[in-house]
Amino acid sequence: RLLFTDLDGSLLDPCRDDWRAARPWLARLKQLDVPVIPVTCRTRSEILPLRQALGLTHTPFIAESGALVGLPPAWRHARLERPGPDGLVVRALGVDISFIRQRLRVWRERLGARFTTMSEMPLDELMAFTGLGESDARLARMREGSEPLLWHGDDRSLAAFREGLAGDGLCLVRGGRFWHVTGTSHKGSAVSWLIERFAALRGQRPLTLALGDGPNDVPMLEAVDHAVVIPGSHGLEVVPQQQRLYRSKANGPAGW
Ligand code: 2M8
Ligand code: MG
Ligand code: MG
Repeated sequence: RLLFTDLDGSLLDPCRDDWRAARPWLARLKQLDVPVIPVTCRTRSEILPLRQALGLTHTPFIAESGALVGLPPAWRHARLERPGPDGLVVRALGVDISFIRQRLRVWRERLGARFTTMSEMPLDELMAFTGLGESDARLARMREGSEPLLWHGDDRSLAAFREGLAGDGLCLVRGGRFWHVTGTSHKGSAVSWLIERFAALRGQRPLTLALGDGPNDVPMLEAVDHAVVIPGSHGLEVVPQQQRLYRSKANGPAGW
């Protein structure tokens, strides 16, 4: 059995790294030996300290909306994958950040697209906008395979921008406060990749469940056997094509 979960607004409170209400379930899942796998738009640098704090150092993680997957030793392909000094293998499933940034420059110039990327925001502005402290804001900016941005244009120019990106093989997905530009790897395809990896290693398909609160969680909620939608504070609709769907009543970690 595998459990996949979004972080912000799902396992974590939408405004801070607080998961107190989910602690009893985390303990129970640990006892049952069910891996809890974070699936988030956060960066690898943001997740590493957080998974320590959550006690999830033996489970994989999916970062930057599906662009990266982190594999602890038991999930590694022993012959093909070399771990880093921390014992982790981190694989890129998407495209490199330099390609995304290069194409963003092209669309800004060609379409006059009006946006500010997270990496262009001065650190103090990013801190004020997100409520992150200085060191966390720095970790959030260490992107490897996705670029969050704030859109300043109208819906029509957004559609043209999306079309331009699609021609490059890039996607625009809605996060909480930011739009995220990614490769075609998303939370759903990365989850499917991990399910395949598990099946290959164990010779058996796992029973899977995922929890999420946002539109960018939909592909993940559709890639598993059972899905839980947690009501979001963003007011956006989350409607996965999923027969085994449960909608929790409470927000964030209490709904988790
Ligand atoms: C971004 O993600 C959030 C959650 O979906 C958002 O779009 O509002 C990411 O860049 C993440 O890395 C960062 O920690 C967060 C900060 O609010 O923003
Ligand atoms: Mg969320
Ligand atoms: Mg998220």
